[in-house]
Amino acid sequence: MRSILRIGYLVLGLATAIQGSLVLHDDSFQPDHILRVTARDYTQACMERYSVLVNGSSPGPELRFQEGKVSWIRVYNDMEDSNVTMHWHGLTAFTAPFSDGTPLASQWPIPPGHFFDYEVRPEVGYAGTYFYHSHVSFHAVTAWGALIVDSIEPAPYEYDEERIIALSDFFTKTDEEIVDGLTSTNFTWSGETSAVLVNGQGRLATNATGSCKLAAISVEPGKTYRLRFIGATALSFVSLSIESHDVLEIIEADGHYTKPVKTSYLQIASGQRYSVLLRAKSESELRNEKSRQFYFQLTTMGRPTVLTTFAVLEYPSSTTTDLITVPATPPLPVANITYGWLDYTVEPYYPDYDFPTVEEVTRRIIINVHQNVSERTVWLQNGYDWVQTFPKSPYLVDIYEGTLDLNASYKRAIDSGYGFDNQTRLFPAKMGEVLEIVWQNRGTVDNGGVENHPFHAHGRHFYDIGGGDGLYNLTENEERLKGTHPIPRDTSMLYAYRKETTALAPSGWRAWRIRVTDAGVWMMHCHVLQHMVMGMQTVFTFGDQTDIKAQARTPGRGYLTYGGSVYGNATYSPSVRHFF
Ligand SMILES: *[C@@H]1O[C@H](CO)[C@@H](O)[C@H](O)[C@H]1NC(C)=O
Ligand SMILES: *[C@@H]1O[C@H](CO)[C@@H](O)[C@H](O)[C@H]1NC(C)=O
Ligand SMILES: *[C@@H]1O[C@H](CO)[C@@H](O)[C@H](O)[C@H]1NC(C)=O
Ligand SMILES: *[C@@H]1O[C@H](CO)[C@@H](O)[C@H](O)[C@H]1NC(C)=O
Ligand SMILES: *[C@@H]1O[C@H](CO)[C@@H](O)[C@H](O)[C@H]1NC(C)=O
Ligand SMILES: *[C@@H]1O[C@H](CO)[C@@H](O)[C@H](O)[C@H]1NC(C)=O
Ligand SMILES: *[C@@H]1O[C@H](CO)[C@@H](O)[C@H](O)[C@H]1NC(C)=O
Ligand SMILES: *[C@@H]1O[C@H](CO)[C@@H](O)[C@H](O)[C@H]1NC(C)=O
Ligand SMILES: *[C@@H]1O[C@H](CO)[C@@H](O)[C@H](O)[C@H]1NC(C)=O
Ligand SMILES: *[C@@H]1O[C@H](CO)[C@@H](O)[C@H](O)[C@H]1NC(C)=O
Ligand SMILES: [Cu+2]
Repeated sequence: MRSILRIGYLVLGLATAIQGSLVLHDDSFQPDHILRVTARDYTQACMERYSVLVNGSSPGPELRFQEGKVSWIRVYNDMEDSNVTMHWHGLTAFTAPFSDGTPLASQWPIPPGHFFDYEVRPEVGYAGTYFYHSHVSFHAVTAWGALIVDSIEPAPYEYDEERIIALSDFFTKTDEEIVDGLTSTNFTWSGETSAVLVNGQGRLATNATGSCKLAAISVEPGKTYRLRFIGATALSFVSLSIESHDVLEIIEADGHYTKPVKTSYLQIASGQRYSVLLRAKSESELRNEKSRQFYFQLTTMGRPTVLTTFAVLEYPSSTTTDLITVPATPPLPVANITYGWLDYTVEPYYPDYDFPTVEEVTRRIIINVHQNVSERTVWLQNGYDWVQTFPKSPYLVDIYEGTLDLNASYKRAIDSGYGFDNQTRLFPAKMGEVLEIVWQNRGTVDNGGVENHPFHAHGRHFYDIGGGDGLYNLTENEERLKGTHPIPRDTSMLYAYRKETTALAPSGWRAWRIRVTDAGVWMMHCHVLQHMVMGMQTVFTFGDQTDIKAQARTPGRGYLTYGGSVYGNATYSPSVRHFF
């Protein structure tokens, strides 16, 4: 008995030692994926712009991870004058400490000329559609790529092939001009999007000069396709439909299979993903059509101007597909916003279900969001903004250094009545709590304006319990939730319901429930890049110092300083902790 115990201790001790030691990432270390970030003039939709690129293009290369398996991704910052990070959008609960890619929240950014090795292990059950993007400045407008987590089990839906359809925005101003304008005391708007692109491609008008083309999505007659839609837009909330193909069947939202929902259109906000099944027309059906190419029609919603752009669904044809002609008049009706689209109706595919009931909720956090103009024009959460320059060092670093007292922060947050600590600008939560988080839209202080905000959560996905106009009313929403099965997701829309109300008047809410199970520093923010730059971001801590540090008692000093020894460069191989 005693010897077995001793062997047990020995094995345990050895395991701790191995886990705790640093591994030299020299030439013998092979990352699973390599991404190189640069900045240069780059042309899209026949327009040129100085842009941040991943592996020389926008979008960057598509990545594939496998559920249950560790992926190491080496990200090089080949820029001379900007930091970078890479964020694994939707997968953050499965990232190693310091690997979530949030600058000044979970890590120091990667300095110019350096690289960082990210470690991600998607949990089994999270196969689905994701994307990656830089979380610094306005980079994510171009510095992003599709990220698919492959399943080890067959998908619950059958399809022949899949296609990725990722949406992004084109702005004529550079990242620097946009950020300078938005943060200036002389506030200057970025301007509206100049083009909504599909897989980085687009064309605004037939007369555009240059070789730019509409994106072509090729399909073969009779086959069933899984179309994976990715909302990688900076700003645009897009309605999308396909000419002569009005039955789309939604099967996935934000990495989770859903029960099938038939629809003729999708609404995709920045940060959201959907998979739909599309049954391609048969040869005989095609014979009744005037053409073997059909337009995807994309319309922006909720902005002062409506932009309609196109891509092409292309069947094999003896003539070449025309990717230059843009329809003079849109073939489909120009879409309007559907408030509450999919809310209370879409259900999770798998019944293994951990939805927290209202009785289980231990704390309700109401986050009032509004815009105010003082010295600068800012978006505020309960009166406070959060920008990358607010903390002096990343929260996670401070937790390991012992300089951030989360117990004290938690006490201040509870005392405030809002769950918010205005000294650290944190929403701290303790393990085991069950939070209900309500985003409450309110009119701007100067003119009562309201906007749509797609709110995104890092960490484990929340259960979306819906949204509505006016002020959140718990009793009424509980009534609406009866008999429904809310889905887990990571980005959902706080609608505005109108363009204008009166200053600070409630105008729409969105509510989430989440069990505090995953210790860490998790940002929750609007995914519109302009709004983020203007302060529309919050940081939650889940767990106290002990819970968070339990994942990596002594991670190595190299994580704790900007450009520390876990950040490699051309002449230096870093020593890196293997957390998983
Ligand atoms: C990115 O580019 C680097 C070299 O420039 C290459 O080694 C790597 O394989 C590329 N990554 C992907 C995912 O294609
Ligand atoms: C890069 O990040 C460091 C640490 O946060 C910061 O001090 C520095 O100003 C940043 N550099 C640029 C160019 O933004
Ligand atoms: C404010 O910015 C606008 C646009 O960049 C510029 O035209 C204007 O001159 C600026 N005004 C001041 C007072 O700096
Ligand atoms: C294309 O035509 C439209 C409408 O005639 C015009 O407004 C636009 O300036 C033209 N664009 C180019 C690039 O020539
Ligand atoms: C959108 O709203 C406008 C104005 O109310 C209306 O004319 C149009 O038909 C609507 N479009 C659709 C697709 O419902
Ligand atoms: C708006 O900003 C002004 C000027 O800084 C300030 O006095 C006021 O309290 C702010 N109001 C709100 C509701 O944020
Ligand atoms: C925080 O409070 C918990 C009890 O709520 C305690 O166990 C823990 O030691 C405290 N941590 C620190 C760093 O004070
Ligand atoms: C935090 O809020 C309290 C109570 O409203 C206020 O007295 C204090 O000045 C605020 N502190 C900061 C740093 O904003
Ligand atoms: C919430 O709705 C219920 C039922 O409609 C109503 O009785 C109650 O007054 C509302 N609560 C608030 C705070 O408005
Ligand atoms: C590379 O990293 C090493 C170790 O951090 C550092 O001493 C050296 O100055 C770095 N080289 C460059 C060019 O930054
Ligand atoms: Cu927003």
